Amino acid sequence: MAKTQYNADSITVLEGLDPVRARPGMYIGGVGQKGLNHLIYEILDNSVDEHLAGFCKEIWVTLEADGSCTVEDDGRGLPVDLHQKGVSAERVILTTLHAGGKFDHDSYKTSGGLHGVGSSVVNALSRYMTVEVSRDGLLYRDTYERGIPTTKLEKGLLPVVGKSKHTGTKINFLPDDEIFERTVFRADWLKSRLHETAYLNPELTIHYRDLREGTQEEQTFSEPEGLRAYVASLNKGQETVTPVIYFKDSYEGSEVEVCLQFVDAFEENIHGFCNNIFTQEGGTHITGFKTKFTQLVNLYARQLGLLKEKDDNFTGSDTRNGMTCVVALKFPEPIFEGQTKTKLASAEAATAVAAVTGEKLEHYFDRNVEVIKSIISCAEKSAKIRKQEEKAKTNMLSRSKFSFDSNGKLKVCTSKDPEKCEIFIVEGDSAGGSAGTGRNREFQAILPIRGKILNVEKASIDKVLANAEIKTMINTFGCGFSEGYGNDFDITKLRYHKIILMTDADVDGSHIDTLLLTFFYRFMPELIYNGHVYVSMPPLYLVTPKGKGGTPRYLYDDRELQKYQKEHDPSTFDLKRFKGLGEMDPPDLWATTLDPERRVLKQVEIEDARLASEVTEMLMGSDVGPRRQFIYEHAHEAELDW
Ligand code: 28F
Repeated sequence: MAKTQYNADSITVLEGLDPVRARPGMYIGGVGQKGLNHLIYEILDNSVDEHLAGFCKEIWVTLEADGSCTVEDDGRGLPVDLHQKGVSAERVILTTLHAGGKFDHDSYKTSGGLHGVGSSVVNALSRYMTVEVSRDGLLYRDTYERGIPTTKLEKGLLPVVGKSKHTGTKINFLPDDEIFERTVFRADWLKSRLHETAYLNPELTIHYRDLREGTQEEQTFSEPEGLRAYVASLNKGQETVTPVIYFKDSYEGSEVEVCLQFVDAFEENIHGFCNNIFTQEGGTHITGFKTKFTQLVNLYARQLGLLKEKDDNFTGSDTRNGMTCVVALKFPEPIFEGQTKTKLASAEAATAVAAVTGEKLEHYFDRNVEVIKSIISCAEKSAKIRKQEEKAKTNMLSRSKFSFDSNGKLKVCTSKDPEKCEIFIVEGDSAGGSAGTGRNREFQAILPIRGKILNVEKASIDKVLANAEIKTMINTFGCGFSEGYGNDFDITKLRYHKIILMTDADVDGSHIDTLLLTFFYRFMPELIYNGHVYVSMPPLYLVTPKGKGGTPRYLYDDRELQKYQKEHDPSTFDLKRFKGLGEMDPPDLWATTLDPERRVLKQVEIEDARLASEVTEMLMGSDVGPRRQFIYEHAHEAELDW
């Protein structure tokens, strides 16, 4: 585990912070909502590192009323002694890129990829930051503005501002609105992350508070049952087929922890983590687990006579049919790659996970034969369906030229250049009609879909492929799709580089958005990873000043309407509320929602899709409140697409 002795020169001083403000996306992935929340995660990771080192038991995360965020831990407290540069170590760590024990080889710092760039990056991107360190019975304070120190050091040391009976570090920061388009933290993403961190660290307690106007709440995340509780929560409401299976062991300097449970459903749900970082795009730890698990199921199936000599092996996907699994790896100096730097690339991770999985599961299955038999029966069911699907898919793909043409609702565009082309998935034929008329036929295609598409989250693949709307989309996009048994998705064949969901701003519209996002996330995740999916934000209102000369104005949500009503006497204008896109005549639709120069689009981040199924539940309800909040949170962060 981590070195317990800190010495000032274990900080590697690389460079100043100017590059961070020049190109923030390089350091935190982006300056949209996801990048904003990432600021909290960077600070939080440092407290979690202190927990992993064995010195921090509790963390407090507060969204303050003034829009800033405070993170506090009860660890040892950032070092404050003089660094070789003649200033306090805290000052060096907060003002130097990549300062910090990047190279202490025997700790599992939550570093790698976008992670572990450290609090200095957050400091550079914050309007202000206050750092308080409690250690040696004293309370020290340092302050910064946009990463520049505003506290005078005495002989290089931090001023002592009080006494303290405890130890720890407390950081309060306000994101800089010169960097971030929107500086309102997403509470749902944050809580999801805090809960995930609690599941991964059973001895850690995280206190969450939101003190902002209108969203006050407190919540404590503590999961002493760790991954067992995590898997149970992922399987909530589903019929379980096996008990929860859990094992953990160390292997050549790594620590492998796995928890899995089978449910009666046609899907696999595998979450991978490395040093508490959610590896969204998977990686070597996951492939190591999958390879070994597939080998084991086939081995036992043959040993138990459930697979005959002449039978083919079960595929990997067969053996994981109905599996919910969390693989949590602690690995020194992991290498991350991929679009969002969340794909583990270290080859040794596959070896470590495979070795521990093989040893522990053989031991378990030898003593729980009925469990391995249930897993094999899940694999048998999947193999049967798979063979049917392969037939269905071949038919679908061969037949599709006709079925697709038969419902030829697609209004194609003339250009064939995918970079330029965009396709609007429009709710309902009337909206499809006015969009078809209002659009620019050269590069804008329209695909009207009628009513709700299938909720693919739970449906089996053959039902999904039989659904007309789904089939039309697969054929229209041109890039195939990826599903358990066959990944013939090829993003280079995508015909439209913008796929824009254009639905009504009501509960139904949002429900369709989440169903579409769930479909993309499950069958074409790279569309989302690569930023091809957008949600259009049509206006809700049109205000037309009475009398001569006034120019009509479109308003995109209630906040803008309230603002307008504050600034204009109601008798001076007519107010029109758009009930749905179908109500807008084509020129209006062009002016507000189709014209790339004027429209407002929100680029879908993977977090949106990842939470899509939870949001589906929330939006299914009749209460429009959550829907309005969903739109509100999305509308303002909508990224204008120039
Ligand atoms: C609210 C955010 O950042 N907590 C932290 C520590 C404790 C130590 C430490 C941090 C640089 C190179 C080691 C103290 N005493 N919360 C936080 N708590 N950093 S960040 O050391 C950083 C040094 O490696 C610490 C003895 N060893 C380490």
